[in-house]
Amino acid sequence: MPQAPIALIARNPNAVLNWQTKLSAAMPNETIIAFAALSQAQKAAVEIAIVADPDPAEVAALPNLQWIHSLWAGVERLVAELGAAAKPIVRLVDPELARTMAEAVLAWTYYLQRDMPAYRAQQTTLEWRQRTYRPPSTMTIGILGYGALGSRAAERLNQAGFTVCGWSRSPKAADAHAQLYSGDDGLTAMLAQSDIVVCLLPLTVETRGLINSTFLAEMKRGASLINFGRGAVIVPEALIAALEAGRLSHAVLDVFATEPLETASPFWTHPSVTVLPHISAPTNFDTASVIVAGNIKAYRDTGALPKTVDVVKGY
Ligand code: NDP
Ligand code: OXD
Repeated sequence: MPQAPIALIARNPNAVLNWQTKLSAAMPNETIIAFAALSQAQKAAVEIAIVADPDPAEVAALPNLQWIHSLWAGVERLVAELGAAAKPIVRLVDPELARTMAEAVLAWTYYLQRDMPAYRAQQTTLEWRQRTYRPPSTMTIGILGYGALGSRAAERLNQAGFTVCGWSRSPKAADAHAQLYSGDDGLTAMLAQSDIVVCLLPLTVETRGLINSTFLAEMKRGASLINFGRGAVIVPEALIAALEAGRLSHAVLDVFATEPLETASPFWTHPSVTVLPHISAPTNFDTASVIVAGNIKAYRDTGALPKTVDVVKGY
């Protein structure tokens, strides 16, 4: 009997076209069909859906679905929209994504370490002033979230000479690159020593609003924040207040609760905020397609799925 087709579901039509080409090349033995092109009989047969920000109604229209492969690393929207009864979700874990994110973390850490926002501001007022150079060895970078992305970023930062700390949900032993913390006390200890805090947390019930006024008050005076995780981890008013009060020097924000960032957001014009349009780690369609193909082949061969998302924890 021929194998059931795999459904490809994405809200963005360009994403559907690009992914269909790359995924089909990586899986020549599979038939990958965009949701809109599936017949009723094909919808009834589909066992696997590959999704990128899908319309949940389209996922729900596949009665024989066994599991979902997300092309995104962050799955908070999928988990929220599909609910506790969702079929198993496998998210994208791609070493190339981790490499790209680690590169971004290092790049924006250098941006802050070398005082680039301050020099940019000086240029606008024609001010010739040399600031004190801070060698990486004198700076501690605290990473919130020590998973696939956070641990790779720690390695890259540590190789560049920075002292690195990481914070995760479950306790972990220190590795070669970072001192590791967990729990509320661990967070307090990490914030007290970090010159730059980098957020690589998933958005969950626990992490939503984590970076609030209490959190910001625990950061070192004059420290900076980089958020490459998800926007809703930050309480915007609390961050603006900490920047205005001079408690925090600068924030580099790549992700926002609403994207694109609303034109009315004070982040756009704040002199101590750098706004990026969710570009810290663009997905590589080629490497991601190979990862997805490998996971689907393993499932076809053995029936086994890679680690799936824990919908209760939310990541
Ligand atoms: P992982 O699931 O591999 O890692 C998540 C880390 O966060 C783990 O260390 C986990 O702890 C920790 N964590 C989760 N909840 C808590 C909590 N309540 N308290 C403390 N630590 C917590 O995810 P990835 O590293 O692959 O990705 C992280 C996030 O990055 C994604 O969810 C996504 O939102 C974002 N992302 C952003 C991109 C961008 O372009 N800006 C691109 C790709 C991803 P533990 O180890 O104990 O489980
Ligand atoms: C992702 C992202 O989660 O691009 O993959 O943010």
